[in-house]
Amino acid sequence: MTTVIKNGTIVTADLTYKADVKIDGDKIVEIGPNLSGDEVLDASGCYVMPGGIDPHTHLEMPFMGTYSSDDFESGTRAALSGGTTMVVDFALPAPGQSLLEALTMWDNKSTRANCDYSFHMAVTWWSEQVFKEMETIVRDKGINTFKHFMAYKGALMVDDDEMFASFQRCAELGALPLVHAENGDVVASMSAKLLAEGNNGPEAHAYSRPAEVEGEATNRAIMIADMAGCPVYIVHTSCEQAHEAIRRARAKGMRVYGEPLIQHLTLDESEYSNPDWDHAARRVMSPPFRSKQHQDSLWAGLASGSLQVVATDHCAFTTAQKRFGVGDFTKIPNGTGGLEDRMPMLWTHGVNTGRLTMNEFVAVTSTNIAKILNIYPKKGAILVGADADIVVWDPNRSKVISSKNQQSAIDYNVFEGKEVTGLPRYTLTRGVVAIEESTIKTREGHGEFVRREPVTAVSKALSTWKEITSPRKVERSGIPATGV
Ligand code: DUC
Ligand code: ZN
Ligand code: ZN
Ligand code: ZN
Repeated sequence: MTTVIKNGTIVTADLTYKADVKIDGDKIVEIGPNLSGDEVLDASGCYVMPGGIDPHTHLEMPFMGTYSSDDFESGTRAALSGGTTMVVDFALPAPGQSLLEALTMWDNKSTRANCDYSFHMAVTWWSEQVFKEMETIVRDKGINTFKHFMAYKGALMVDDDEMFASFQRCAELGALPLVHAENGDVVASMSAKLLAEGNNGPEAHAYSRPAEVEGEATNRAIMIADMAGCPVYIVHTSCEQAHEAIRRARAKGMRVYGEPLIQHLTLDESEYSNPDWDHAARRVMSPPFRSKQHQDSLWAGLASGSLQVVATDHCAFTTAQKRFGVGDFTKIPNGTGGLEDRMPMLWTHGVNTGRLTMNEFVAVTSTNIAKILNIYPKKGAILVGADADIVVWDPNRSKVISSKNQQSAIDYNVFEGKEVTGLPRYTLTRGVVAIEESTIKTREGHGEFVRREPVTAVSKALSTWKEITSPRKVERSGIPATGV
């Protein structure tokens, strides 16, 4: 069966032009004028773009005493509804747990996915077993990224020696390390102090994780990556201090990537001074929302290319789950939703305001991450031979975001009441129409795992660091004379 998307304007990361797109099965087979096929999708007045890729989700994740509430079914249905056709979730071994065992758990959950997906593997502890399993994960399991938490002390956090060892292993295997960059020791000590002083509300979560803890950890992760000779990808870059560290490293020739979230780009710290406990707690995530100045820095980074990817860190908890933290902000499950809203919110606040061009929009929502993860042009492209993961984007369709008609399983939306202009007319996942305007036609289990092969890319351009493998011993003749 062939499908033709007719009368639209194709927008990719580098081109805008009028052409039809023909799909046979799950692939794009022809691009050109006046194509015909068994089924026609009308794209008049629309842009035909690569489906979005959200490289940062936590679906059905055990975390802070509970599970995130969107699973692979509701999460990927939400994704498709908003024009995203692939997600990359995190397989998270408990410290001490085998990486392969954790991966099996994630494999089992993901069978319900409505769109294609992949996994990042987290390194939450270090041992010879982890060292060995990393090779199996890369070579046999098709995973080329390892996530490291510099925060969540006593739980997921790894120390610098562990991170250095893991980064060196990544360099050997052609894998890319990912880092949650917040100084977990400082966060833990500030949290304890705030609680002792009676600051137990959700606003104290933000006080415990200022931009400095993120800037420090981002710098540290980059320097450790430089010594290990590997690239590094900083997840949820939320502040100028972190962005500045990334810019500086890139200017030196290092392969360092930064990923702002749609939430940090569009919601600010004033959300935490809302007197409604639930309102503030629903927005508790790490890192927390920042000031307008930080937001401006992130937008500038996307425009100039010093930040490359917009993600969500979709990790949705219901109001009832958030209330585990009444009386103690450190027990509020960290995380916010955004999968369904990332593309419409970024179009509305980026393209419609002139902060991003349409081509930049495609780059930061799809193509750049496809290249970073080594799945381009299977994903992230409108090209013959690419997967038919396509969004037919209607720039004039509007809606007001509301939890009442969202796909996510939770009972609120952090963007509640915000109007967006720019929404999918159709979303196709490997050739199958999953969304037609507001009609949901997703197929549970349609999604397939996307293998990602290793990439050998060093990151040392102007680095001055060189390991001294056999340090020279200085012969000392005696105790030096003291005094003058
Ligand atoms: N931050 C969150 O807010 N939730 C999930 C994990 C994370 O790092
Ligand atoms: Zn420590
Ligand atoms: Zn994180
Ligand atoms: Zn995350």
